[in-house]
Amino acid sequence: MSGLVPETVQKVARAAGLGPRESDKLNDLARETKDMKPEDRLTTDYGVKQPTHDDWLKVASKEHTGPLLLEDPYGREKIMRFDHERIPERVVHARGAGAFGRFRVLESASDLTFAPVLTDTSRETPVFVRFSTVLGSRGSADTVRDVRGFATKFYTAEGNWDIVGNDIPVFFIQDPIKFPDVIHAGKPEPHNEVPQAQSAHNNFWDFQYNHTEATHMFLWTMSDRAIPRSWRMMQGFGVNTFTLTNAKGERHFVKFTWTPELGVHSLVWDEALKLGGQDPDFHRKDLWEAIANGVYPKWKFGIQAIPEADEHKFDFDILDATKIWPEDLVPTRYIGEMVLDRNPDEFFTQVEQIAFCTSHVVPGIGFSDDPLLQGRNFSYFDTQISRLGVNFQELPINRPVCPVMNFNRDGALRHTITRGTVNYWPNRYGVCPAASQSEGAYLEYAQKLAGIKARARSAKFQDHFSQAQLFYNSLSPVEKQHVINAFAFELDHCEDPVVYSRMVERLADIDLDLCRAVAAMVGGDPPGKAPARPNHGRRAPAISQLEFPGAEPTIASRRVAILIADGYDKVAYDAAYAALTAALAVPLVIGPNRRRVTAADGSTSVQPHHHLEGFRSTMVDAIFVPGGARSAEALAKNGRALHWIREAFGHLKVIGATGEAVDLVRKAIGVPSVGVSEAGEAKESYGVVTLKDVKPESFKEAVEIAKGATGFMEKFFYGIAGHRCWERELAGLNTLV
Ligand code: HDD
Repeated sequence: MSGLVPETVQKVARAAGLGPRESDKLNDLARETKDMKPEDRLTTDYGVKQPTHDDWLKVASKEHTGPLLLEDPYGREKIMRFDHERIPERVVHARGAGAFGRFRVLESASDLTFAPVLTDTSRETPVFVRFSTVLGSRGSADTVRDVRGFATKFYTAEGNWDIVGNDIPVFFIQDPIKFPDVIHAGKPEPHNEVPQAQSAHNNFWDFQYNHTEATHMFLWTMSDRAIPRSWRMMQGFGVNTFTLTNAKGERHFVKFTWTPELGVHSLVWDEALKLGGQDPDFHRKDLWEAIANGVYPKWKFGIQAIPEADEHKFDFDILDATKIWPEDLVPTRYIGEMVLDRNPDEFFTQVEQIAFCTSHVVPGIGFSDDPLLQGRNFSYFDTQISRLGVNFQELPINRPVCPVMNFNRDGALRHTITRGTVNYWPNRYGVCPAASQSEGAYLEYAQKLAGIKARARSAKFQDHFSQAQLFYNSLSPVEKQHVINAFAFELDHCEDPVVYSRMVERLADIDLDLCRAVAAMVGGDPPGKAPARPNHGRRAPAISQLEFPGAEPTIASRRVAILIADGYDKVAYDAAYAALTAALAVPLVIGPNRRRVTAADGSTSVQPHHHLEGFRSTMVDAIFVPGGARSAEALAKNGRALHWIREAFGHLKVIGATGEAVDLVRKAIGVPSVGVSEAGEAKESYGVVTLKDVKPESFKEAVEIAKGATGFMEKFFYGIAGHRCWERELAGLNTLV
């Protein structure tokens, strides 16, 4: 995959001393890892060298290629081994990818827990994180509208701890018994297995209407959170309520949150749709590319904590996974950080075989009576047995970095060889006694329980709408419009009028304006009078993703296309390329084709990374077009080049242009009010950054101008760091695509 990344960026990263660090887990995996070396020769799996890769043993002569001989053990092994190389894909979250990294606590949480992974600030805990979509099969596209999985395995010295979370803090159901229903409703329909990796179909929305506890969650999935720009730009939430116990034996209810340093950013829907076809691997490549370039994604780790005594002090049940704990009531305390700094060596043995279980917690961390969590604790272990076999925890990626010893034995593909004559307890030798508390045994919290046996939930679980309203009210106007557009798209794909008209009715339970706006697009009747559940009007912080712009403005890892044709302005090109590379962005040179492109003065030429037909504007964050009369003229005559610029404008991307390319950009965008001052001169507006008249004579001068006098590059970079130009959308100028 290194071909994805301009080498120069990797060089800058290496020069800055960026590189993956060793960890206990990487050292542990090294035991199982082998490289293919030039001196290696072909053998069978049982180690016997073979003379060919290519011919099955046959009864053959010069004239006749005879029948195959079944006796060929090598031929049989190769084919039969291949016939069996697939394992069942995950029943949900089948599509995903991940990376290795490390976690560190920056501020001890010893007031909450005695778990060293959350208290020992001198420790670095190795992690593996797998990101995923939920509904699609293993071969589906990355950019579909869906929840994203965000599962972290901490290889701690006390055993593995898994936080199996999502990029959305709530869930569709309160009781695990409904999991098969919500997933069946969302997956392809049973009669024709359509659609793939989409919630836009009758069954999904039929379920959402009928199962009102999903209301809060489906609003999140209609928001931009469900179409992230990058896994590196998503929050992660443990969703369920866990518990932490401190050394004094005090217990808190807690929720875990990851917040990305790069901010929380999304694609726009049209972009996501197109990327599904143009680059179905967009997110996995993005993660790979960033890590390969040394721009390691980083998240802050936060905890929301409620003392045990306060469990019932809220108007929602804190054990209900369809509810958030609003930040104004329970603020997140950020205590640690995680960095992903190493790509996997092999997908199957690391990403496909990693097995997460919510039940994997270490001393100091515990469960709550959150019913969904309790059901999950059963389901994950069970699914790993069916997917990977009973010895799944022996697989290199899953085995802990601390000692493992017990009397679990045998089963398919057991490979640990345990010496000794007994495999039970008690035994006459006293082998493998249980651990004491002082030796680090996991002790369940002595929780007092009382109740009657019943298929029931507490009264507060019955409120399905208050937090849906809270969520909608907390969005910015642009985000609200995106929710409306998302419903308009999804319900348009439901052919059954019962489904879309009932869903329109349901939206009135959240917000009447939302309901009316969607009804105007898809049909269905909004209620004429005030709805039964008027919107309470309350808002909460940290819901709108615009509240997470990123730790500091950066263009590191952002892809910037540089469009050129023969006759381009070398000075402007060189200045932009150098500045982008120095800022650890990824400049991608796009030419009319992949042949070398010659500069205006004929002194030099560059090899484009891609060409206008092969690559698309959807795959970059911003576009820069350097001047040069012949280059601008050639691009102006190229329909695909015009489409690139126009589409990027429609997708709210920042566009920079210098010299003769300024007019080209104006022509491509075709909106007279944009990029032009009242006097008819080009100007920066709505994220179009231009520099027309200044003609630097040298590279040095160009850099000076770009940095200083005109601030061109600064403005261009600042725009890219802001992710998308929302003002353009508010002005209604994004409808060009
Ligand atoms: Fe789940 C996988 C997240 C509810 C049953 N789930 C899975 C993965 C993530 C989540 C990120 C993929 C892990 C990986 O990368 O391998 N699931 C969630 C969240 C939930 C949730 C945040 C709500 C709080 N899940 C949930 C319920 C059940 C399951 C209620 C069953 C009762 N989930 C599974 C599973 C999967 C799974 C069937 C499929 C593959 C796997 O476990 O390893 O057991």
